[in-house]
Amino acid sequence: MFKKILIANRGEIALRVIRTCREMGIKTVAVYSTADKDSLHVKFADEAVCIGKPSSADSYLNIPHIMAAAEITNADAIHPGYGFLAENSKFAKICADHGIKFIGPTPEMINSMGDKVTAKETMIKAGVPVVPGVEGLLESVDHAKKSAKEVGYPVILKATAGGGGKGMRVVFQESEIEKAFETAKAEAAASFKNDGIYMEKFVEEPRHIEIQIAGDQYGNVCHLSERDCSIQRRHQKLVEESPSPFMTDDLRQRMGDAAIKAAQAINYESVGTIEFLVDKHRNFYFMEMNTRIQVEHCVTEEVINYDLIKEQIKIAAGEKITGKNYYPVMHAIECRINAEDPYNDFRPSPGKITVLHTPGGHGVRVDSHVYAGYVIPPYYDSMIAKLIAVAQTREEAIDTMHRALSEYVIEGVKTTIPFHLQLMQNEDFRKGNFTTKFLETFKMK
Ligand code: MV4
Repeated sequence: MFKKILIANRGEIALRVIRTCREMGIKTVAVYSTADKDSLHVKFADEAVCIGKPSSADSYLNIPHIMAAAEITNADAIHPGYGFLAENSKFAKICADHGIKFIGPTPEMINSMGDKVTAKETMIKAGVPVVPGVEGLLESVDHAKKSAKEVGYPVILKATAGGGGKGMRVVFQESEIEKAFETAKAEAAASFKNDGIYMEKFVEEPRHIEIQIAGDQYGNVCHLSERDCSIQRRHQKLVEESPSPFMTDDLRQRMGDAAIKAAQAINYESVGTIEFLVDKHRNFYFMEMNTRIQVEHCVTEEVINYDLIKEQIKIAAGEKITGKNYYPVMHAIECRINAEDPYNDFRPSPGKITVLHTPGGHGVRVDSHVYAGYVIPPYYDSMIAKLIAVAQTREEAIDTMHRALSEYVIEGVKTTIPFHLQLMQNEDFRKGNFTTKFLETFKMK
């Protein structure tokens, strides 16, 4: 087992990893930017190294600074968390070249899923259902027009280097396709330095349901059931839950099998997630694979009673998994508490938390790095806590969540708590009647 892990991240996930390391008897190294010198991850780690100025490029994305911190502290592994360098294959390669274990998949596995056209081809070969479309990249506007005729409108154009909605355009008729192709290409070039665009049939009003998987270094793969992440706004998830209210035993079996096939196709090592679009007929299609631990991993932890970070570390250290799948025995819902104003188009609201009262009691988990007097810096993402409610049924989990949200007091900054309170009382949400379009029509009272 590792003796010392450096956590190349900040905020709640840095704290999350430190907590599991402490339980496992592993020493921890925090890295921090000058903006985070008073952060809890710095205080809770055994050692801490300042890696640069506030901007991410100068600190949490600065590979030489992070490698120097790992070398001077003698860390034998690096946990990248999510975001920042978590899916950076160059970073994973540099770790390997320095004899430091990157707690995650190999650079080759990251690359094979990072390029969406390659990932899709791999999934087709593996027998995983993908959205109907044309294979490969679109060569020209004419190629796009010809392809759309074959696929049938509406179609969606996506960036092969994309994910998270950048460089994506929905096209309903041929008159729109030239502009959509050109703007998607320009956006992809600007965002990813890769202007490759591909085409799929546009699936209308889908659900976003993802399967958590784990694979070890010996080819054993299992799934740990699903999370429903359909409650999103501009590709930012706000609420996740497990099990999905749309799930059936049969669909879980089929999606679980497909997710395992997907992971096995690249010999996947570590924990990871296969994202699917699910249409109203319960057809499901591979969308992308996330080769990292995700923000919403906690809902899975709660419904199967399993520490995913511990498993991720054990797999990285070369331990075997049993290969048996895990099924939800509880219902868990997570609300992302962001420093954003839900009454003002979710505008970021950084600043000092003057008053803080955190909810607790039966069925409540709070993963957060903030405290009274903490100043939320403007440089990073706006998530300040994850509130997770667990109960035996979905209805009870929603009621527990509503109760916990009502207890939460955060003063000094605006938060998404009022949004979540209203959502928990929404009739369609309570019925499980929602798709990825739900928040387009949701209005704050
Ligand atoms: C789609 C789609 C409909 N049809 N692909 C959004 C982010 C990127 N990962 C893929 N996305 C979508 N791909 C086809 N063929 C609809 C979306 C989509 C979406 C997906 C999941 C969650 C929220 C979403 C919001 C808008 C669009």
